[in-house]
Amino acid sequence: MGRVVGDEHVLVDPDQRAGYETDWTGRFAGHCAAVVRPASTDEVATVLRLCNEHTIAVVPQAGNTGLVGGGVPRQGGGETRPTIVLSMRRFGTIGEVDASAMQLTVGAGVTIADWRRAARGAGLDTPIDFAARDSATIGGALATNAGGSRVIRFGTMRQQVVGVEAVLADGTVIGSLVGLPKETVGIHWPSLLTGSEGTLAVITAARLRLVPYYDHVTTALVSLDDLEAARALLAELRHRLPSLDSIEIVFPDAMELVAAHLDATPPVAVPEHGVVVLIECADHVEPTDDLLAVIAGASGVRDTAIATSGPRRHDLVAFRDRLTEAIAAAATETGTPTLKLDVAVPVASIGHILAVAQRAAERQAARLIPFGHFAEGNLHLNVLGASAPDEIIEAVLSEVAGVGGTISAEHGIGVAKTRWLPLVREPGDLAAQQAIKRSLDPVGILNPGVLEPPP
Ligand code: 2HG
Ligand code: ZN
Repeated sequence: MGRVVGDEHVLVDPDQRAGYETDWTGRFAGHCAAVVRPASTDEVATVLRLCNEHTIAVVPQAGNTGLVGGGVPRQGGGETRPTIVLSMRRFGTIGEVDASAMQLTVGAGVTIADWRRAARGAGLDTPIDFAARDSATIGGALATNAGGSRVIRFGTMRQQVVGVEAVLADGTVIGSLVGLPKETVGIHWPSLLTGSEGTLAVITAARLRLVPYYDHVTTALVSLDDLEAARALLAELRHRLPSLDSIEIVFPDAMELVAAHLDATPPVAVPEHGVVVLIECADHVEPTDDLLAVIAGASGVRDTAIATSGPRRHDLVAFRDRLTEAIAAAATETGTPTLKLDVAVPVASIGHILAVAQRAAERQAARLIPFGHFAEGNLHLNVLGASAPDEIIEAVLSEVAGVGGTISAEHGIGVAKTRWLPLVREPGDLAAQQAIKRSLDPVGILNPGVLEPPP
């Protein structure tokens, strides 16, 4: 490997490998023989070819911000082959913004924040944003079909990717970075590879859609009596405000935790059984009056805090953006890794799922910290101090499937949720997926165990 990528980019020393072998929550960890850090597509192709010939398992990784164990080596699971972590962090190239096409080509190791900086440098913006923006990378965001807060307006990563370059297990380079918006020539690699969690190919670069930059952004934190009132407000906002950019939901226990972490008083009073939504509207003209009019006409609104610029807006957003960090700090105190569940259900079923999760957590005297992306019914159910995580997962996911929801909305299946795949996929779906996997990666070197249905 050293001859391919340079000896300094093959990390075998345990101290150097350590940061690549454990996920940042501390819930998933395993051992690898080496971390290999290629810098070009040719190098990835040669490394994969060698791994394929010598039956070495490959775990692609870049930002290592994953939450389902898909980006770190596996522990146990019958894997006896040596494993390497293929770190894509050196794929940091950012191309020229094509202003007329509103597209930009970026390397797989470019962070979401740097993608956004490049877009904004050209007077445009990125359609995707989420709290881990400073570490999470394009490769990982594509692998998991990440979404975040702007999905209500622009969709998930899958809707942004107009071209990919990727390397198959045998070293074949596939794809195109031209970015033709209209093309019908068989299989569309971006569609196939987005969400495949590094099991079909290693993405090296992507051509991504950009969106207009709106210089008027209004942020409102609104507390409401209950979920029904929040749902009615969501409908009004969608119908009346084309500038609606995001609507996030924070439940009282999450609000309390983040406020304590920020050492701040919540800017709105939070009713005990109520909810808080964080609404952002963004436009070329000031959207504040329109937003305020919708809020004023809504029923069940308890309290509103609004900001249009600078630090005040930043302070409001912090109550949503810094939740994951607040949970991580609380987990460090308890000494138990957080159980993180990412599900999506029809918005009308949110209350039911929440109650199920609450009961499952209470049975273990654990603490549920729920929040999420409201419009997509995407709930992040974080459980602190769970003594039997699988029981909570089982209780919540089976109910989620029962209401027609999905067991992963944006974090992926990884190794964490493979057991529950049959809840949301028929045997025929899973067999077809495995057939595609086998045809592209017959030796099975790419991210083994991830997305793999139970036997
Ligand atoms: C977010 O929405 C991320 O902030 C992380 O998806 C969610 O920490 C989590 O559970
Ligand atoms: Zn999220």
